[in-house]
Amino acid sequence: MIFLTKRVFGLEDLSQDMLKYKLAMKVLLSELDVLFEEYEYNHGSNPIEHVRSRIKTVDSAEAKLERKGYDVCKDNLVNHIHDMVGVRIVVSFLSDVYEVVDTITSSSLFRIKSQADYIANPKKSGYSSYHLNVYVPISLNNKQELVEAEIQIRTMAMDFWASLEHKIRYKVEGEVPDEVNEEISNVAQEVKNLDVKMLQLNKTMKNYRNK
Ligand code: 0O2
Repeated sequence: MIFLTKRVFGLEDLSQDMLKYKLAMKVLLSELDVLFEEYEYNHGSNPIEHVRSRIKTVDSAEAKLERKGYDVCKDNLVNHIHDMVGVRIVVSFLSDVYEVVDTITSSSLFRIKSQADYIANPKKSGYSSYHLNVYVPISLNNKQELVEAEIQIRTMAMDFWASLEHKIRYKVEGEVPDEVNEEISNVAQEVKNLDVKMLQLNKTMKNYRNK
């Protein structure tokens, strides 16, 4: 059951928009469930460690618009916040990231809006993940609509870095000391090395078992 409180954004009522985000989340999670059941059936294993999901809060959307330099209004929320519906898929190995991307992009339900490979091209901060923005079809009052959602796909090591960096620095206002920035970049590199090493170990072990 969905409980809706009246969410006001600027002077506008967001209740119906929030309902659309909730419906899109349900459709998205259910399709992911189906896709990876099928994957497991075909491959004998599932690359996903865990999935987290959230609808961005109105307060967080407001702060993001302000960070990006936009006025806080419904039009800007719809046009400039692309992750009101957000899902994070955490996998074991680097190669699993691309297995998950291929599986999701092969779905006939979603329309792919954009993809960003921050693993091949990490952000200046050191942030690594694969971002897929998709349109999710929903039906509300017999009207069909597409709602955008952001799916972040990353390894456990990338998730460790991003979750802690988020707490330490990501949304901190004001100056961050140089040594903190430098050390966080160094840790990002260590995380990358760990991912490569664990992938190699997994491959070695698979070859060994297949001998
Ligand atoms: P939160 O609190 O995690 O939701 P867009 O969303 O595309 O309009 P942006 O920020 O240019 O705007 O998109 P991008 O680069 O795809 O980043 C979106 C999300 O990626 C962020 O959402 C974070 O979740 C994550 N992210 C991006 N860069 C970093 C980073 O340097 N460190 C960490 N820890 N996470 C990052 P939000 O809404 O900014 O934050």
